[in-house]
Amino acid sequence: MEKTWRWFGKNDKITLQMLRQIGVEGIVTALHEVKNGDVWTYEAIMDLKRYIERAGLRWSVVESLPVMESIKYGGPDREELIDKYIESLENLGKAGVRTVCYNFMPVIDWLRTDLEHPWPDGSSSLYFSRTEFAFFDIYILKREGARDDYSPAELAVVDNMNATATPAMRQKLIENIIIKTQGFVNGNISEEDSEPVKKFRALLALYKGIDRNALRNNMKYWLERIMPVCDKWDINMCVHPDDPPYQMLGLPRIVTCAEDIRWFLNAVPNVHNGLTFCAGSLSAGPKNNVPAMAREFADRTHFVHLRSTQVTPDGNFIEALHTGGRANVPELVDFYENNCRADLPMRVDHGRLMLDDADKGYNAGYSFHGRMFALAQVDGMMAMAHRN
Ligand code: DNO
Repeated sequence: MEKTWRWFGKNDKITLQMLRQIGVEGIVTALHEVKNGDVWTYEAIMDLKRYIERAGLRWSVVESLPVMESIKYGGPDREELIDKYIESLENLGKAGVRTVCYNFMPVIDWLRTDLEHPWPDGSSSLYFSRTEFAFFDIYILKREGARDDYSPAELAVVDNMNATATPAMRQKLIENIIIKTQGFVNGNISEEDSEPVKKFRALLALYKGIDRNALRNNMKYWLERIMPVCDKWDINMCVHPDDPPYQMLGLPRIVTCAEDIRWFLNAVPNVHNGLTFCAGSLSAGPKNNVPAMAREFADRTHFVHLRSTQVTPDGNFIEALHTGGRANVPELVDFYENNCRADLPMRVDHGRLMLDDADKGYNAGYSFHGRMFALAQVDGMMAMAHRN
C-alpha cells in the first residue's frame, strides 16, 4: 500500500516537510477553501498539486469532493449540481488526481459525542456514547418521534440526564455532535453558525419522505451520471461508509454493511464506482466482520482507511489503538499487502491526542503524534506482511 496522510492544506500546522520525515509518500487533501458545491478549477487544483510535488510528495487522493444534499435527497437543483461536480471531476482528471473519496450520508458526515475521552495513560480519543447521543436527540434537538428509537432502559438514563445536565454540558454536546466533527470536513455546519441546532433541524427536514430506497435510487442516479467522466479520465470514485454504520436521527443510511456495499457496487457495475474501505467505521457495526468484508470488496476498493474500535454491548464505542479493537488491522494489512496493488493508497485514520498534541488545535481525530504513532504501528505490520 502507499502510505498517505490526510493533510488540510497550506495552513495545516503539520507541514509537508514534517510528513516526509515520518515516511509519508502520498497526500490526501481537498480544496478546503472552495465553497461546497462550487467548481474546483483546473488552476486551483494544479496550484495545490505543484505545492505538494515541490515537497517531494504526490497528491494521491481527494478527500472529499463533497456531494451536495440536494443530490442526495433529489432536490430541484440536482442536475445543475451534478453538472458542476462533473466539471470538477473533469478538472481533476486533467490534472492527474484520480482517486476521489466522497460520502452519501444525509446531513451529517460522522458522529461522536466526546472528542477527548480520557484513557488511563493520559492520552485521549474519540468516543460515542449512545445515551448522550439520545439525550441530544430527545432533549436538545427535540426531534419528533425520537423517543421511539431508544429502549426503556436508555430512556430512563436519558431522562435522568436531563434533570441534571448543565448548560455547559448541553453546549458541549452540540459542539461535539454537529459543529466540531462537521466543520473541517466541509460539512453543513461550521463554527460561524449562530444557531446550529436550528440549522440542523432545517437540514433534517429536507429528508422528510426519503427512505433507504429513495436514497439508494438517488445514489444510483448520481453514479450513472458521473461514470462517463470517470471512464474518460480513469477516475476511481470511492464512497466512504456511514460512520457509525447504522440508522440515526430518522435519516436513511445506505453504506453500513456488506449487503449495502454489494447493493451499490452491483447497481452500477463499473470499476470506477468503488469503495473507501474505512475499517474503523465498519468496525463500529457489531455485526460487521471487517476482514471478511475487506476480502469480499478488494477488487472495488480504491482507498483504505485504517483504524479500529471497541464496541460495548450497550452500543457505545471507543476508538481503539490500531493494534487492537474489532477491525483487526494487522490482518487487514497482511491481506492488502499480499493481495492488492502496491500503490493502493492507505491512510491511518483518527489518532489519539497524546504528548503535546492537546493544545495544538488539530481537527478532531487528526492529531500529529497520535497519527504518527499509528502510522509507525502500521508500518511495522507492513514489514511483517513481507517477512517471508
Ligand atoms: C472523518 C472522515 C470523514 C470522511 C468523509 C468522506 O474523519 O473519515 O469525514 O472524510 O465522510 O466524504
